[in-house]
Order: sequence, then structure tokens, then C-alpha cells
Amino acid sequence: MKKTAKLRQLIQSKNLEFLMEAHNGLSAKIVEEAGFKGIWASGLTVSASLGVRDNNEASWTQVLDVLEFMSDASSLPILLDGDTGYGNFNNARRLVKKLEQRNIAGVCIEDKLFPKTNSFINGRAQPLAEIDEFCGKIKAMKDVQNDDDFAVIARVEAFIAGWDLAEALRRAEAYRQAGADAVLIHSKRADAAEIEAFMAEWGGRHPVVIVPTKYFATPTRRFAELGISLVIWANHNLRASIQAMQTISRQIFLQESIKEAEGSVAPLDEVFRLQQADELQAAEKKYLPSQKSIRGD
Ligand code: SPV
Ligand code: MG
Repeated sequence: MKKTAKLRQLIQSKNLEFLMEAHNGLSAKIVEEAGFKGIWASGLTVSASLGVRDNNEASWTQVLDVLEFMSDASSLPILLDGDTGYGNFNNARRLVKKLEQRNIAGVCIEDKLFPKTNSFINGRAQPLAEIDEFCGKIKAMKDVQNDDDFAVIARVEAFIAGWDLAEALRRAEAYRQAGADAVLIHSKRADAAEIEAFMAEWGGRHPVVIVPTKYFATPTRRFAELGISLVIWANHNLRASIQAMQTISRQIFLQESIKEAEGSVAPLDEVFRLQQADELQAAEKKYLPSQKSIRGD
């Protein structure tokens, strides 16, 4: 099945479905092996793994390069966190073209201004895009896609920017009418109160996606009861790897030895397995001339 069709199935499924964060080819493969059905290419974690901030410091073509490795490494559909679409409608529709060329299944864009700031950073109050302008962007993206199954998800940042439920609903409905395949309603509260209020009024009129990073204690079954379609676990692979790398780097620095570390890191064979080193060895047997014929005896 095409990756785009797989993502569409997840969005439209009657069951609660999940996307897991990945930020490079290796983590994409690990997400697939864990059993997930789809990948969230997080703006926060791709930028962090590149050593830059989640403020569009990595250019969109640099993000595309990372996505290409992720797409090659996994058969799972990838939903790109496309921030604001990296500009206006024209930049966003060009993004869609390039994503389709790289077999990326969909993109989520948020109604903020370029360059964006992460939703959880309490800097200056984050200004939102004009509704009409954002709707034009969604329409342009939907108009340019070649594959009908490619998904454009519209992320509502109204709660993040301090607006009320009425504004969140107004925006979500406008984005639905503009052609978005789902809406992502975001909240930075420690509980799911805003999500609950939104779902009560939304009335199941279109698929809803959430990112419960801050309201992590809410039981997952509650999301199913509310009628959420898709939950994104948005950053745990990056956060797990940061902790693991900090611990091992400190340990090796202090011990000036790797003897103690050996037992607490993945064996080298596991690295080779994840890289499918076996496949290359088999291919070499098939495609390279044998040593015998090279020696000519
Ligand atoms: C991301 O993973 O980059 C997101 C989700 O956009 S959040 O960090 O919650 O804004
Ligand atoms: Mg992001």
C-alpha cells in the first residue's frame, strides 16, 4: 500500500491511532520496529538533532534532506511537522511537491507566522496567521498535490496563543472548509481541559489530531472517548537519546575508559543489524566478481 494511503487510513480509522516521533533515518527505523504504524517528523526534534533551535533555523531543504533518509529507512508513512509551511502559500505548495517526490505521506502546518517559535516556549505572545491567509495556504497545498491521498493537516494554535474556545473553533472550522484533511488542536495546559472543551463543541465533524506532550498524565482511553483520531507522541525518542548520550559521555569522560560502558550500550552487531549490513554482504556475493576470477586462476 502507498504510504499516503496508509496515513489516510490512520487519520480516518474508527480506532484511536498513534504516530511516534523520529528525527533521522535510524530513529525512523526504530519506530517501525517497535510496532508503530506511522511517524511524526517533529520540527522540534529534527532541529534539535541538527543542533539548532525550533525557529526555522534549519532551512526547509535541510529538513527535506533529513526526511529523505527517514523515508528510505522506513516503510511507515511519515507526517512532516511543516511548521508554517516555510513562508506563504507559494512556499507551502512548493513544499508539498517536494514532499510527494520524496514519498512523504503528509504535512501538518500551523497557523503562526514564519519564522515560528515552539509552542511551549513562553517568549513574546505568539501572533497567529490571519484566518483567510492560512485558508489560502491550505487550498494552495491541496490544489497542488498529485496524489489524492496526500494529507494536509491544519494545526490550530489559538489556545497556545491565549485565545479562547470560540476562536479555536472558528479557526478549525475555517480550515476544515478550506480542505484540510484533519485539524490538530494544540494545548500547553497540564490537563486536557481545552481539548475536552473543543471536542465537546466540535461534534465529530472532521478528524482531530492531538499532541499530549504537556497533558501526558491524561489516560489514553480518555482520548478515545473524546473521539480523537490520532495521537502524536511528539518527542520521546529525542529526549530518550539525549539522556542516554549525556550519561554515557559523562561516564566515559570521567573513567577515561570504555570498559565499564560496554555493557550499557547497544552492541556493535545491533548497529550493523539496523543498517542491514547482511544485505550488502549478500549483494556483494551476487554482484562483485569472486576473488578467484579477480586473481584469474
Ligand atoms: C513538534 O514536535 O515539533 C511539534 C509539537 O510541533 S510541539 O513541540 O508540541 O509544538
Ligand atoms: Mg513543531
